[in-house]
Amino acid sequence: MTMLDPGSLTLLVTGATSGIGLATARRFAGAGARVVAVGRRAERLAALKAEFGDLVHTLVLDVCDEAATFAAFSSLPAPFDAYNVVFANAGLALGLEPAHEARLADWKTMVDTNITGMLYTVRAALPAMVARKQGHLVFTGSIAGDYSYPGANVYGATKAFVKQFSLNVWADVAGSGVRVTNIEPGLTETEFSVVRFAGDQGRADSVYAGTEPMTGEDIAEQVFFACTLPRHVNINRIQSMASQQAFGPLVLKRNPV
Ligand code: NDP
Ligand code: 8X3
Repeated sequence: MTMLDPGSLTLLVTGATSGIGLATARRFAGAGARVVAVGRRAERLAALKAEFGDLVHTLVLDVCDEAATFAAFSSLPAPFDAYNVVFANAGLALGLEPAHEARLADWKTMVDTNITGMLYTVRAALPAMVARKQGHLVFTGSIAGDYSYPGANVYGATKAFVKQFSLNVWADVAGSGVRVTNIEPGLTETEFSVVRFAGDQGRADSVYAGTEPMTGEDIAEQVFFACTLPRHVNINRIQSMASQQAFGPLVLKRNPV
């Protein structure tokens, strides 16, 4: 089996300013791939560009902005316009309140980003890969798309959408030369919990306290593996957890005695 030469890959990754997306951008560029790095924080993108120079092209972009996303992806300069890996990774969780107490604005932001923004990315970037008969579409799903936990209500539902959308797109493009993979991590220490808890670093730290969570680099390695496998192999889903994490028991709430 011969793995693909990373130098033949051009990765377009959303959410490249932090966590899983940043680690994936670094993993690919570090192996000689070109990278189109997308995110809203310009200074973070500039730092990535400074690290890898001509291998990196940056796009300061809010993936929820439909017009800006389509305009940016259709006007990439050569050779970045020949991207052949698209990692729709940008996303977030907001809050951990039960459904009857959660903020509606948070629900809307999660749906706008994890679903609608992700769809803009795919619809703007996929046709060119299908036309070139070569590419790989990778999503960041989550274990929260399969397993429920208190407070995951809308976040988990958006990731269930990502999972099923990924499988459905694969059904559409199988045989076209484009591959599709859903990456489904569990506990991974990034800025995810700081964002979820509105900047409360102490509460975010408590999520990982006493555990050895996965890192952005651990997830980036999974993306890199799936994308460098020979083109006749499609990894449909990769689900991973920290070694100290597993499924909870079913909940049974008894009547008071
Ligand atoms: P981070 O908060 O570290 O990174 C999130 C990234 O998404 C940032 O680069 C951020 O960039 C970007 N982003 C968020 N909203 C937008 C937007 N509207 N437009 C453009 N970019 C945006 O968290 P993670 O790396 O952990 O999260 C990456 C993905 O992984 C998410 O989809 C998350 O749901 C998923 N995930 C995370 C897990 C975890 O435990 N950490 C486990 C399973 C899945 P910027 O703010 O600069 O725009
Ligand atoms: C992030 C993993 O378990 O915090 O998607 O929802 S979890």
